[in-house]
Amino acid sequence: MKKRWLKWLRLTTLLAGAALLLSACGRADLSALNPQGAVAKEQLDLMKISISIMTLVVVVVFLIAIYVLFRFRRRPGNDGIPVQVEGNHKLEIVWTVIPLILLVILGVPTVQTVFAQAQDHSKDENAVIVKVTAHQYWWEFEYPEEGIVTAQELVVPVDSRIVIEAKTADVLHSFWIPALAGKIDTNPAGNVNRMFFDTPDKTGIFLGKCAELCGPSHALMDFKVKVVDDESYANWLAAMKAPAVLPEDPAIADAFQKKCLSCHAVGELGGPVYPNLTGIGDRETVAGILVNTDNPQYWNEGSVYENIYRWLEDPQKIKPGNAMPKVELTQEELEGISRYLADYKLNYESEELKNNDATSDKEERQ
Ligand code: HEC
Ligand SMILES: [Cu+2]
Repeated sequence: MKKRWLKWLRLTTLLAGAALLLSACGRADLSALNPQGAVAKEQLDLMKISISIMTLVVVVVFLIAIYVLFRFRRRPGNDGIPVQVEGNHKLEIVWTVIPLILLVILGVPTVQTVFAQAQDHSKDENAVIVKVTAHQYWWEFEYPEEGIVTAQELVVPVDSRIVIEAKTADVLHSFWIPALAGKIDTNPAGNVNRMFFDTPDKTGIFLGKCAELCGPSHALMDFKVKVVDDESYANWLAAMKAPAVLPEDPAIADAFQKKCLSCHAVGELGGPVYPNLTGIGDRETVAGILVNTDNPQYWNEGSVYENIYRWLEDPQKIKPGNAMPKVELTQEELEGISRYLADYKLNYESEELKNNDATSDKEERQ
């Protein structure tokens, strides 16, 4: 008696644990099961159709199997061989036609959606074209129509069509924003792969991921898609095009130009090969994964300053195998450059966006 009680308790605990674990799967900023844009919604609909059909088939087959097991099992006075119906025309037709119907129900919307989502929308009026280049282990976003290059944070306007042209600078990666759309491989063969997605009509921040194992820091290759209102987007474009700002202290400015701008760019200065640092003080993260708590939405990492400082102290410790070496800096340079970059803000957010951020933060914390 006691044992059975224990068994139930164990089962309930297990199920409760699983429910708790799965409850984290619905995050609006990261879940394909909680789509926030038209493309992701269509993709979820396809998943629903195929899962429903599969479930139907499994349930029906198992019910028949269980019925047969009991109905025709060997019992006293019954030798266990039921009536044989091999070659029964009616049955053969039934179990050929049912799968055909199921395949049509599954196939027609799948082919329709897949082809519709593969359309080239780069000529659409108002489409925002973004050239994405994947690098071990960061993302480069170029806006060819605007002449802007940025990194790690894809800033896009609300209620718009975004056309992605994706390629890689090194190995195979895959561009994926679970809540908005996905995903598309970036191929070392050199071809450009296209996809598009529609941003929701409200502002928000969505988490993007590399979805193809690409090296030791693959799991740290995150980016953000920041959907902002039209006013903020216009401000951002203008601020990105403004002349670069260098550190005020000449010694720090000199160190920054010599030791950092050989790789990085700010504004019109420096090289375009490694992450563009213009406005890094505004971003949600440093290096895609160190979350900036200056933005009140998050509370488990450090301020922008702390995160840049940590990154510069030893980039390899944070993202093993990434292409930024540990740069020799004096303590003054380390602090001065961290302070300068943390304060490098573009201040593009409209009042409305700031207020929205503040309310969604509250909801998230509750
Ligand atoms: C040899 C080239 C190189 C040099 C020199 C270099 N970096 Fe980097 N840096 C990189 C690369 C590559 C990354 C991307 C690493 C990743 O995320 O995989 C990066 C990333 C960063 C990031 C995070 C960027 C982001 O978008 O969040 C910061 C901040 C940064 N570097 C600052 C500096 C500073 C400051 C210096 C000078 C002291 C410097 N770097 C020198 C190559 C370099
Ligand atoms: Cu990758």
